[in-house]
Amino acid sequence: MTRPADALAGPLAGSAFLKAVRGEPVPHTPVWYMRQAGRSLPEYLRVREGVAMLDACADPDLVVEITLQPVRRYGVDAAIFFSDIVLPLKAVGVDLDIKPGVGPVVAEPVRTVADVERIPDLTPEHVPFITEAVRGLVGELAVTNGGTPLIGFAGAPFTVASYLVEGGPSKEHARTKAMMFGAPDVWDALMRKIAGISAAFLEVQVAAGASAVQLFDSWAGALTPADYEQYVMPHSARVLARVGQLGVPRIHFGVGTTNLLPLMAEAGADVVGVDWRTPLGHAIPLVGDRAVQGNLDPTLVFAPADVMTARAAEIVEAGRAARGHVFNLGHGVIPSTDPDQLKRLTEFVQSYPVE
Ligand code: 1CP
Repeated sequence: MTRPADALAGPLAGSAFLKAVRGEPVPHTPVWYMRQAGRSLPEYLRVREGVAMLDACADPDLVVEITLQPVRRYGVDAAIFFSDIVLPLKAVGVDLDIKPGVGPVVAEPVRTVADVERIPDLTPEHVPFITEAVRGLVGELAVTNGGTPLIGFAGAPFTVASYLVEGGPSKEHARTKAMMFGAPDVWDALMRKIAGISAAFLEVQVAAGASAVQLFDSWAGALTPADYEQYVMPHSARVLARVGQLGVPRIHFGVGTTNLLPLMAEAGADVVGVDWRTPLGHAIPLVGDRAVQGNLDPTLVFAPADVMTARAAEIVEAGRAARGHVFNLGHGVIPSTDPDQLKRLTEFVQSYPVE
């Protein structure tokens, strides 16, 4: 089994991705894409035919295949584990489903401390299929494109809480924030519960060989800095601190977080993910001596190739001011994206001069 510390010192140590996150000189700017696996790929649609999302996530052979698909097609510098932020909740017994075209739907939304207490903590025994999938992947990735690191991930407490409290996807997160402002005891219990589950889910992936982790706080941008700092940051910080003890680099990402970047960095990130609304040159001084990840507007892949690559060049140039830079989109790949455009983008970024 590959241990995390070995992953940093071992055969993947020379990978552009791991060098960039550690702030070391890179052979080229590394690139991967959030949601690089998924509906934009015809080979994904083929293997997912007739298989429900959560069933796919629980099938190690399918997880290995789907995770590898974009690595083979694009030659990206990192793989992102194919799973979902609500998978660990499902694994401990929360009644939820991922509905096609909708997203996660929770049968009995959380309202009270008793509701929180009914959710078990996650142990590795809840997710043997995750351990199996990560081990299988790490073996395959070691010999893919000269060695490709695997990024494990989990949802951050606020973003996961939003699904548990709203019962499904939400724009305003109104019930979630009402609990946060109006029922601090329930909120605190819920955030502690999710922080424990997310940390344990990351620990399982790292123990099985993941080289880095990303904590997705996709909806944190709904909060003011003061509310983020008081109600959310301590819980995300606990997740990141637990993973920090394992010695793997931690990426912390959210959407619409221009005002939160210093706090998201301080929460315990080695790399701060930046969405496309914040120019990278603006973000870099806000995150301290840390690497950044991002941040091409995901709609730019629908523009002519020369327009897309000109914007990508600006981002690579801006990234030079950071301790390290991992190129990515500013949020996930849009399902109607043309994979050929992402291939062009990948080749462009990887061949762009680093100095
Ligand atoms: O059947 C399908 O194909 C369903 C679509 C889908 C996929 C491909 C969902 C439902 N989840 C996933 C995989 C997934 N989810 C990955 C791995 C693939 C990769 O990145 O290549 C990851 C990292 C996630 C994480 C995730 N799930 C986040 C955080 C990232 C982000 O995009 O901000 C969130 C918010 C979710 C919830 C979720 N799951 C699925 C959907 C459609 C949603 C979003 C719903 C909403 O808008 O609230």
